[in-house]
Amino acid sequence: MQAWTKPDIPAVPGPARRLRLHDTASGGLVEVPPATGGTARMYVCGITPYDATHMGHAATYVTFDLINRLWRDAGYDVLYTQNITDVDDPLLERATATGVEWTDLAAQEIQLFRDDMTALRVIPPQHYIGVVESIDLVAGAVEDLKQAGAVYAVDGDLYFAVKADPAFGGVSNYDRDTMRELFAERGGDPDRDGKQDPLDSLLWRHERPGEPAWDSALGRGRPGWHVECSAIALKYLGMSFDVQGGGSDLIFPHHEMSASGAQVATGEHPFARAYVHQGMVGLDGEKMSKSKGNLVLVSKERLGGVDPMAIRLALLAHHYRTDWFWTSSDLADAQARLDVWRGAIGRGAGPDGGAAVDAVRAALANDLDSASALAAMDTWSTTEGEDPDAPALITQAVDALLGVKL
Ligand code: 5CA
Ligand code: ZN
Repeated sequence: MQAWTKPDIPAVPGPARRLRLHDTASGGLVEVPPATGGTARMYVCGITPYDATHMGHAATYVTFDLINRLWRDAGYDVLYTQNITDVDDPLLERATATGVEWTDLAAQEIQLFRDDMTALRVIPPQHYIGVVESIDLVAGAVEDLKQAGAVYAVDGDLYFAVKADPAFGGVSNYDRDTMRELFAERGGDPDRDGKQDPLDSLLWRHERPGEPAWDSALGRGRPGWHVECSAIALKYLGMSFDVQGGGSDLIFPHHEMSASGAQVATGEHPFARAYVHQGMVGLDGEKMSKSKGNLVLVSKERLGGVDPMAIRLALLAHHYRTDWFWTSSDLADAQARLDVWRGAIGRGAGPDGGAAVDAVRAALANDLDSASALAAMDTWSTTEGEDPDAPALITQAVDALLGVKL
């Protein structure tokens, strides 16, 4: 699939910092990539295109965009892959409920997402890959799992046997009761008769009347959810890439299962060096979700005249690992902050620009402490200074590192 328009990314003078990120699997901070130079590889789980981008999605993609920007600042080439779950139950259900073709619904929402990402100055992935264009690839991954003896059938549907992966459980570290509960909540079927283990996950769903299906060596059907991300990540990044990302709602089952699938298919470990998760953004006391419908939409705000840079700043004001609730003051505060920063770069001089840029870099390198990075910019913007080069340097750095065009 075509991704979206890449923003300009100015180079910023001065030394970059080494990035450390919280890894869900080990529970600690890890330095990724482990060595300087070369290519840094990242996979971020993309949208299921049945509704418009809300502030929770935007928070997730802006968080991983910071990682992309910090790696580039440190001189890495970044290889970034993102999928689109453009065939799955929620999309088909929404299409049926609203009387539109599922393919039209997906195409429309993917285009809206592209427009939102462009407006938010999110750097596009080099590989933006839909499931519908990857049916053979995903079927091939299921074949590899078969070869590894990790597949069985239940009434014609194919399942992944989680016992085939000795490392299963190592991404989430949840106990089995928690896994079972989350599996039922998030698209799994722990109680289906005929399964060997309640946690075994669907790899291939045989054709049902009225549902889309494709021919494959596995028979006519469509891919299950988790294996799509194993297959796409393996093809476009390879094993042991640096960061597997998404919201914390994906820790289990999705990231656990997609890691296990790839590990069993290749016989290698780990799928990713770090599993990085964005906290949930909510509204009115609940997780913002397309299925609940309690949404603040990026496109609606944009089209209502809100500056996308204010949206970006509103998201960056919260640490990515914290769950938080969106309120209208988030946007008002961000707009006020943007005005102060824009006013400050319009001055002929300011305080030491190099020191301010270093403070921003240091904050972001410390597990993406964006709130402290913004605070450093607030201080710079509200202090008098004599450095005539500072306004230009700050403008470049805020653009390159925070993705905010002043
Ligand atoms: N297509 C799958 C991933 S393969 C999916 O989860 N799609 S999604 O459209 O539901 O979500 C897209 C991304 O936004 C995922 O990374 C998800 O974890 C994240 N996300 C969803 N809701 C929120 C929320 N309320 N707050 C933060 N991130 C969220
Ligand atoms: Zn995914």
